[in-house]
Amino acid sequence: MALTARINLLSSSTLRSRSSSTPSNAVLTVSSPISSFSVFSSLTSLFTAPRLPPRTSHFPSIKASSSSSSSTTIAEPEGIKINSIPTKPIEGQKTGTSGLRKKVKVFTEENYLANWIQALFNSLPREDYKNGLLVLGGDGRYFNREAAQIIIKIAAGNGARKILVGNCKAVFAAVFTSNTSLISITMIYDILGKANGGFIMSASHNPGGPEYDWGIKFNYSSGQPAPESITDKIYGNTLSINEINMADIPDVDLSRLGVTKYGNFSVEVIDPVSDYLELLESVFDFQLIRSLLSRSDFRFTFDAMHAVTGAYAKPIFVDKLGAGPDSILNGVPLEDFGHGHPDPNLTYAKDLVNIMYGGNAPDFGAASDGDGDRNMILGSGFFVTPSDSVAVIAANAQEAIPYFRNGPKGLARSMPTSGALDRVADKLKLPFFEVPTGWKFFGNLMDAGKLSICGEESFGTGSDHIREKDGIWAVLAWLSIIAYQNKDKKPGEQLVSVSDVVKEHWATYGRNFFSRYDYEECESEGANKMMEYLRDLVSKSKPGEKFGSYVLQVADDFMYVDPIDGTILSKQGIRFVFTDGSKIIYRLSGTGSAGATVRVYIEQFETDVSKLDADAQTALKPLIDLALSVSKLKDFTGREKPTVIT
Ligand code: VG1
Ligand code: CO
Repeated sequence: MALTARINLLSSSTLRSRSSSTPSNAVLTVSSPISSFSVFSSLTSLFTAPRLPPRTSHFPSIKASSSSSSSTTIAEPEGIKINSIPTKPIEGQKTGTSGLRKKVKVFTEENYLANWIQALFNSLPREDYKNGLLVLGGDGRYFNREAAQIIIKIAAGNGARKILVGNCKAVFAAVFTSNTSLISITMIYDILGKANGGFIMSASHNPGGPEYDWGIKFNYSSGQPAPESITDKIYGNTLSINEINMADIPDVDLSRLGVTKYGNFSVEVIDPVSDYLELLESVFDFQLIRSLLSRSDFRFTFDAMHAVTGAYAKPIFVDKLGAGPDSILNGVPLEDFGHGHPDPNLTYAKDLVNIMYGGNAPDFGAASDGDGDRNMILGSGFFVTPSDSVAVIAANAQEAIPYFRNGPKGLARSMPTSGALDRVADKLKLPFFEVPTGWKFFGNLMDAGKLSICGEESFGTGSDHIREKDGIWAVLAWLSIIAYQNKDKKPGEQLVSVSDVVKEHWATYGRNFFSRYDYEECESEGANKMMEYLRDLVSKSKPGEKFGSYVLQVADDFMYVDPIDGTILSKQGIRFVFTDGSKIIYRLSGTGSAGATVRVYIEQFETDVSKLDADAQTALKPLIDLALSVSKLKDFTGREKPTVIT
């Protein structure tokens, strides 16, 4: 049944109904087999890391284990006591492009997180979580440990039967770090086939620490980020919430693998790395990649940016695939990402960029973001734009990646992503889709079997092996392509490089020069006025009109009709498309935690072989100047320069 239809079945009375029973003592079982989850029982026995005590919460927000004086014990279903805690609606809990993101100090205000989690349960059909299995993970950022306890207690308070929590034994036991976007899918598709949904505690590429950002994403039953039909409903419920259902159970020790039981409710801490690795081995030819990474004439570097992939990098790239032990940079996940901004681009991934553009640079460099779903690919002195990256992967997937041995089913990109992928779809005669910004729009197409490979210009690349973009997948896809092209090269022979592969691609398909200018944390008022001004301009513009030396083909505010469920999404970005294929696009970001971030996307297509190697900023200069003058960006925002150029 379609999600929207299922949500309509929800009645608030069914959500509020409870039954009573008696509490039972908590039981901690480490390394014991769990009958219905046999795969995990083998994982639990792998745990050997030193165990640190869990950190106790010092935040003023709600703690389920302490019975609030104003709370009432209303029932004791499933063998645990549930308290109903009175609360009041909090303004501004609207989900953006990917989850709810705010400053830590906002999330730690009383009941802020608890309200949102309860509103989420109030928004789902009861049968979707009652006695259900949920997955919980995060990117290791500050406040995750405290937040996890709140989420677990509210999930139990609403009748969930079991929660799986990802723990990375490889790094540090006290902070559980995992990319739930990976976990949730592997749980759902590969192992259990029965998870009801997953929480990801991450503000992704936004910085972390007490002064910075925290965030939460909810992924639904097939692992895809929750669609707007659900997030809109959650927002509605945050405005009318008056009680939170919390299980009266102690904080769960998430630092060690195993099962903790409270009556019929249990929490199982699992090792997501082995599980994810198993999935990857079914997608890629690991032997082929190993043959490249173990060559003495090929050097590889991966920058985990002190984020979640630090936990995955060594087991996958070094232990499994034979990369050198020194090839992992910033591999220890830290709560504040080492004071960094865990965004893999030319501005924030400075350590890697300096190495890749320095003397004696490695042959291949890659980085990923806070929660591990973004990626940046570099060759020696060469940057692969994400728009080109997905096009190159799609063009080479069938021969280099076993998962695509029958060819991709279809390709898709977000609207502001360059048209490089469109040309591959044309040539390979594959179905092609253009969706709004945000990974949640790809899920329906994948579930319907229409889409295999997709990407966003924002360093997100992935496939239907899961329902999230996947940074490590993208790195392995690129390594597979390079390995395939060099498989017959003898030691000492010149290897086909990253830049060779991209230049060959441009020679075949033409090059879509692309750049994005970000103006972060502008005053909201000016940014909104600029968008209104542009909307007005769109309504007055006519095809054939001249914009400098460019002739307008069409100007609009992008609207999307989901081909699978018919959902209509309007106002998804203002576009000016010119007759030579050039484009200027304007959007406001939906992932910031303060003010407004303006994004300007600029694209120009080139087939003249003598111009293909030009620097993107030089090639795009006239169009960039036009984009700034058409929007009056400086007047509206007061900004002379962008914060980030990609
Ligand atoms: C940005 C990107 C978008 C991406 C989203 C989530 O959104 O532009 O392409 O899907 O972040 O990525 P916005 O609304 O700020 O432009 V992540 O890695 O934060 O989950
Ligand atoms: Co991310």
